[in-house]
Amino acid sequence: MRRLALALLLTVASTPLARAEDGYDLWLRYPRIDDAALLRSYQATVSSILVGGQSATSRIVADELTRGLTGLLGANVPVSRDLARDGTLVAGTPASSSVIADAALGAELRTIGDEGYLIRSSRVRGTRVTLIAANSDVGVLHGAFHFLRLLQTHQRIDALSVADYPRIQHRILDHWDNLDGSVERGYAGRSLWDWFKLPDYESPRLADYARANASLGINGTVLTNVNANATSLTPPYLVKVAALADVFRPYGLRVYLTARFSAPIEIGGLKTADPLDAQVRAWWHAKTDEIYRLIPDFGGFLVKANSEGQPGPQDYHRTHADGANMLADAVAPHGGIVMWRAFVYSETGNDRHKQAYTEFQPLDGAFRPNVLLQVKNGAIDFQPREPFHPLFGAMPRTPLMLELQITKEYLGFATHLVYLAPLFEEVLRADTYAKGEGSLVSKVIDGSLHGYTQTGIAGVANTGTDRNWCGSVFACANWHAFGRLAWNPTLSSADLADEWLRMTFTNNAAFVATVKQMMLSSRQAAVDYMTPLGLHHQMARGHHYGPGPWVAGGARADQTSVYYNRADALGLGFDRTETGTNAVSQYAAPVRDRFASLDRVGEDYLLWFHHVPWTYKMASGQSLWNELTARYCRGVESVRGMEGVWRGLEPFVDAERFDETRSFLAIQEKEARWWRDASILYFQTFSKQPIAPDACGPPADTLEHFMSINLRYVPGTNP
Ligand code: GCV
Repeated sequence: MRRLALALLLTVASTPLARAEDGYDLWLRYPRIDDAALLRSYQATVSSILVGGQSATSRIVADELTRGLTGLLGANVPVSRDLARDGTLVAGTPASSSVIADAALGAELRTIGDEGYLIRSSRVRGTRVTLIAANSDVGVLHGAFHFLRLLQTHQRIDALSVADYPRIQHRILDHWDNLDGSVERGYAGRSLWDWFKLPDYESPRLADYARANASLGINGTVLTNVNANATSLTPPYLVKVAALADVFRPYGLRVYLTARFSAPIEIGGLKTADPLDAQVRAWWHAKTDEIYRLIPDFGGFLVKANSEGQPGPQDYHRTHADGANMLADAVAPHGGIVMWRAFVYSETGNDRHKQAYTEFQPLDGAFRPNVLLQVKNGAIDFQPREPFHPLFGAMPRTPLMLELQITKEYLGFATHLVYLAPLFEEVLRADTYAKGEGSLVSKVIDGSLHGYTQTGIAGVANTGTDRNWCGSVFACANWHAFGRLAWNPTLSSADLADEWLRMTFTNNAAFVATVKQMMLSSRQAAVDYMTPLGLHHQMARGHHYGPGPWVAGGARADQTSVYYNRADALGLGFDRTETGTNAVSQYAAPVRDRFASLDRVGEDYLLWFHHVPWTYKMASGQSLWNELTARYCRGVESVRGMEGVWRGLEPFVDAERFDETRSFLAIQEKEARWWRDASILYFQTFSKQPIAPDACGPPADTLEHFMSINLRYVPGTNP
């Protein structure tokens, strides 16, 4: 036994410190400031911490500030009980802290709502202080993270005057997590919720998850998959949900559940789930009351109905509004909301692009005030590039919330380095022209365009039990970007990349500038090697890993690649103009006219809206065929560029994270070539034209070979 203990001791002692840099700490690393002058100025500004209040959240604030400042300043920063000396960092609300009350910030506090904060360099009672003030403890916590971020990114803190607040009310992560621990479209291990051990064991990781979200301002988490399992609403599971809610609450994170529409039948013993049936309505009311007894701040329900085989109100010839309103009535007395998804498409033969608009737009104004319609960024499905969803701007009387996908189902999973902030930014800044120029999607979802009383944004989470949380270090940049944009959708992808790099790796200017550039160009690289020029949904069937432009047949035409690429002897692309499905008609006039015009649509969406002859002359002067093959190769070349850049950065990065990224970039390069070779060989069978020599060389194998690849056991697919 003693020998075992000794062996253990030796193992621990000899474990290299690099363990600490395995990605677990995300952007919340607090290494000692390595710039001596800056360190001195920080030390002069902050020398003690005074946090008001006794709540669990206040304790978290004190712990975070202590941990952060002690790490960053390289010395213990003590917590004091009163305002004893210059250089005190005071955090609290006017109610929890007499110092904050004395600072008389009332007027400004009224402008920042419940979750916002003020950070001020000031003098109170003759003492030089930095104040983090808010109207609630959670607001103080958000402010504490902001303050630490300033130091983490090497900004000045001696003359601060910050006022910040969330522009969107419900900022939510959607987990597509199943009760068996698997995660649909998850590439980072298993679900973080260990349903089997809950409620008796709560992994410390749960608090770390909530802490990371709080640092971004995310305030809600939908625990269960939209492809829902009614079992999550049964008493044994509700107790587990309550345990999670208890852990998350002090971090300002509310829990939500998905509601399986047929639950009254499956777990309630009723014969129907008709939303207008009195017994069904009573069942949902009782179920909701039961949930709120356990979780008084339960957020509400997210529902996928009559979509991809999920049950819904249309099974009873009722509308989506009938279904949503029934649930809304049940949660309304408790202050809950219903997020009803607009991701619907059925086998009508109608262009899938048009179906959500066709079904939902006529229902504008028919929903209860506590219903938000959750609309994916584009009309198809989280593609590498999609035009914004035509519902944005088209439902002025129904709060629309935006659904983004953080997990990279269609963008190479966790191993491809694809920074999604430019994609998020592209949709947020898209102009719907619904009320003239400047009617941006961001203004639809922050409520300012139509005066929505509820506002929301959701991101399909990419977290799992992998030590680095997201399946790769760089994939976590997408969690960070989502959260920060949810807080303030006007932030720029460049600034967010800059911030994330400084916090995650180093403030070294050369490193930050180089990697930022790499991140910002990575999404276009993926578009180029997967689906250039507006192609979409060309991934392998089912699991969506790797190329499959030839995918045809099966149960649903609108889940195949040939449905979308429409390759034929004449050309390539989906005619969605008047001569085709006329999906363009769902957009406001200036957008519609631009998308409908072959000359004005632009190359990003060319093949999304037009069937274009192979010989069509592109802006470059090349034919469509030559441009297409050049784009695929450009994508491969971009990844090779990223590999080269990263190789030169070894001195700046710890071994573990450096090696992971280097290996993953090699995987990405291999798969980019796979995408390029397979795609151009397939499209060549229609264009019948030679592949012009380029830096990628001739395809490495035959089309038959690529078409014969049939992978099983791909992560993220349902068991
Ligand atoms: C949760 C796509 C995905 C499905 C997902 C669905 C949805 O079809 O492939 O895995 O299901 O979107 O968003 O509901």
